[in-house]
Amino acid sequence: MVSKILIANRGEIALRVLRACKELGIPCVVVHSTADADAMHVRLADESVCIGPPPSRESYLNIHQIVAACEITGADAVHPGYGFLSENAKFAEILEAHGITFIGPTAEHIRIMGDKITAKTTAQELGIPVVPGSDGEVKTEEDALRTAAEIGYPVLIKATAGGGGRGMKVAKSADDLIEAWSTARTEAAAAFGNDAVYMEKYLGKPRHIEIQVFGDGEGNAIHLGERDCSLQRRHQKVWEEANSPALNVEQRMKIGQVCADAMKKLKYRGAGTIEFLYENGEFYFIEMNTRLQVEHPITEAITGIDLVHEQIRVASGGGLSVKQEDINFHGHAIECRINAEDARTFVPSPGTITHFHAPGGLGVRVDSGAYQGYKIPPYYDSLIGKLIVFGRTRVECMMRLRRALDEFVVDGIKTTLPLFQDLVDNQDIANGEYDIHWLENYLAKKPA
Ligand code: MV4
Repeated sequence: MVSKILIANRGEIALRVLRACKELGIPCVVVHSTADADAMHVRLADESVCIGPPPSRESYLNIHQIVAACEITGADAVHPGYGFLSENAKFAEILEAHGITFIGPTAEHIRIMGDKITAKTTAQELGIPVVPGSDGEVKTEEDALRTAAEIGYPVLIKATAGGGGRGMKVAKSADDLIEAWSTARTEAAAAFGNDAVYMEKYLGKPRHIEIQVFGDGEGNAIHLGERDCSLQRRHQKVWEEANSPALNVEQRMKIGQVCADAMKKLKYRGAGTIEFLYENGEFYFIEMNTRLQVEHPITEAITGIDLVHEQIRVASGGGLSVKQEDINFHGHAIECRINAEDARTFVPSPGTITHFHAPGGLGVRVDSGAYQGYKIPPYYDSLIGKLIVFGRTRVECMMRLRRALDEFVVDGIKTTLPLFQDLVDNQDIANGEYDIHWLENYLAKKPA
């Protein structure tokens, strides 16, 4: 059983994890940089330790400082949140070597999924459908040409150490294949120190649909349905919804069961997300994330299950609190990511929030550490909060979202709230008709 949890993160997710610890009656410690001394989660925590100066490398990514903070405070478990050290296998290993529980999967599973070729091979072996492509690494020009001829153009070259859209190159025909392949290798070597690349059939208009899974590490696993995260800009998700407007119950339960069965075979522990591209009724695995995700609250809204409680239970050896047959999917949820950015240019807008009013009422949840007078530091990502709205139907959810957006006030800085005011009134969005390129096309066409 874990007796004291150290939260190795900041912002809204640190607050989210803190709330779960408080509900479970588990004492918690937060660590923070000098730039975050006035953060909400630091104020609310039982204990806090300053671990370094503003740059992440010297604070939130500083493993030695975090381990030292555990030893000083007697914390016997670490929740990494998302980003930072959440998918760092070395960090998980170092904690375990110090007798500290990492609230997440094993270092081995983090490592498997962190290498995209190994992840895809593993997924395929576990019975998950994958995008047609090369059998592992594409090492030579001949390899590249032969594989592309087999799967058909256009093809996409991806870096095995990449992920999240970094280091991808499209080749429309054999004429641009060699250049795409060699550029991808050179860029991968420079960006990740690993020049291994692989090839996939390029899907033109897919949706991004991800399945939430959970395992107890002993061979029991469940799925919690999907999230549609197609609305994104430059690989940053903007709006997520559960369920996906594109799936029916049979499709949901079928792909969900495939994922849960795969996690049983893997003996996966903790929360995970299996990412798919979805096109013409077919799912194609692309990556797996071995952490809690930003958009997890929409899954909580439609299942009623607290994912952070579940992570802590599983890490404590208490197993999952629910069986698959007890999980019901009800209603619809949408999350809007509120960033401190200009809603048109997406240029970051740090500074002091002069006035802050979060919406409320039935079906409205705001996860944010922001408050009136809070000064957003310029050193970290610009997510300042998430608006999560639930309704019995998608239509009810959208009506409630429109009302919640009207109530939301954040003055003194620029935010992405105006973008959501536009999206909630858009006909394609109302119809649920969008793919991964929809938002970028919309922003390119939008009049000034
Ligand atoms: C693809 C693809 C089309 N075909 N793979 C981008 C992020 C990384 N997770 C995988 N990505 C893509 N992989 C094949 N075979 C298109 C994308 C892609 C994308 C995927 C999900 C969400 C947004 C995206 C935006 C551009 C490209």
